[in-house]
Amino acid sequence: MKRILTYGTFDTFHWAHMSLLQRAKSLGDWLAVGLSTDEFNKLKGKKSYFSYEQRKEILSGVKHVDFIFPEDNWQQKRADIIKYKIDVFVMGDDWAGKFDDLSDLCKVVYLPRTPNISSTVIKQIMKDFER
Ligand code: C2G
Repeated sequence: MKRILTYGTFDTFHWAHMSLLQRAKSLGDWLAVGLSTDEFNKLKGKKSYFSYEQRKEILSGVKHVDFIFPEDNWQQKRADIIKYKIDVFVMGDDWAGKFDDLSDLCKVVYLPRTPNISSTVIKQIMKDFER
């Protein structure tokens, strides 16, 4: 069984997130997602619209996702790859090159990011709509 791993905040879940998860899963048989906690998002300089529990509930409904666990620091990836016996680590190519240091443990793949959509824009639209 080929095991895939990715990480993210997945706030205001949208088409591009679905596309990333679908493409990541197509590289193997089992996809784990390290979901950024609200506290880690602060470290990332992000404030998610939906809480960790809400974002986890949404991801749990995505058929491509087999397992979800908390991402609460930058340093946990190596341990996660070993713990979950990961074969392929996947991120969108906005992260291209950033995780090449993991390539001694598993294959590292950067997938093309979907243009013209982001949680930031969606949150702005939601804010304008609520006015
Ligand atoms: N993504 C994408 N296209 C977009 C938006 C996002 O392909 N238009 C991808 C990102 O490249 C990432 C995933 O969807 O692989 C999740 O995106 P975010 O929730 O924004 O994740 P990020 O904040 O980049 O967190 O330790 C890694 C970090 O936790 C990644």
